[in-house]
Amino acid sequence: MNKTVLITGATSGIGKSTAILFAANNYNVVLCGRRQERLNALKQELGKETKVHTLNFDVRDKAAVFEAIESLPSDFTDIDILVNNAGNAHGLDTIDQGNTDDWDAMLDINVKGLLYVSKAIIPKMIAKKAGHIINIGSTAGKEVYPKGNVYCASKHAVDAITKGMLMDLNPYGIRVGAVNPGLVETEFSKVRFKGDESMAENVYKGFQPLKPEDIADIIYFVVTRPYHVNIADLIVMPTAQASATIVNKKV
Ligand code: NDP
Ligand code: 8X3
Repeated sequence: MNKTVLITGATSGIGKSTAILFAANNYNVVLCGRRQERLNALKQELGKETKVHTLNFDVRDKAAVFEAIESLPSDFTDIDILVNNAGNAHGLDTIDQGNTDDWDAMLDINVKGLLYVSKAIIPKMIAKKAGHIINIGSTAGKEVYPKGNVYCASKHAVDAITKGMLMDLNPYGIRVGAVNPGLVETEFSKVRFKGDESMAENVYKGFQPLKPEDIADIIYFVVTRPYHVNIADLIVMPTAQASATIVNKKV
């Protein structure tokens, strides 16, 4: 029987590439996001290859998260793999200049949203004593960079939550791990800079950033190891990147 993977933030970037790769490999996919037209387009495209179900909810909305997961049709309730990917940075400001709405967004989406989705799915995994949770952290969860303050805090929280999940779900044979990317060219910087295309493009100028497909490949590799192998933590950066602040740019 085909396995089922639920991916949050499947409408763009890393989540979308992950959805495409898992669908191409005959996993049933549950695709989550807020942009319905993108969910529809993906369902149309990936539905040619596998079974697809879409869920439209904002991970910040606790009731909506639980309602959405409970609404899954029987073909999709048995979730084998959860990819907690939905998230973004909002703003890049020193702590004194930071916008409190941006802080709320990052902590509510990247941290609390990940917790709500996990809480809705973990009981099913505990019941069957199997499952795999992959949290998309970041190099920003391993080090702090100037003006990264609250985004880095949110990803450090993801790092801690991953470690906690690994311990607490250990008795149930559930695999837990994090994939922590460095600079990946997606819509991430457009969101961070609130639609300012030139600011966003500048982030990825002068070096070869990771592509979302690179991270999808790694997530697929992590999932397809034999079940007794759990990749608990993994950092992946472009070759041009050595740390959050050291990038070998040619311009
Ligand atoms: P994108 O902006 O391309 O994708 C973000 C995804 O998250 C979208 O599908 C978006 O869907 C979804 N999302 C955002 N907010 C919400 C919300 N409130 N409720 C539900 N879904 C939401 O960025 P990336 O693909 O780059 O980001 C994916 C993950 O990777 C994030 O957790 C990010 O922090 C992490 N990451 C990214 C890096 C990068 O350099 N790009 C590096 C390290 C980590 P929709 O708007 O339709 O809801
Ligand atoms: C995304 C990587 O360096 O822009 O998490 O924070 S960075």
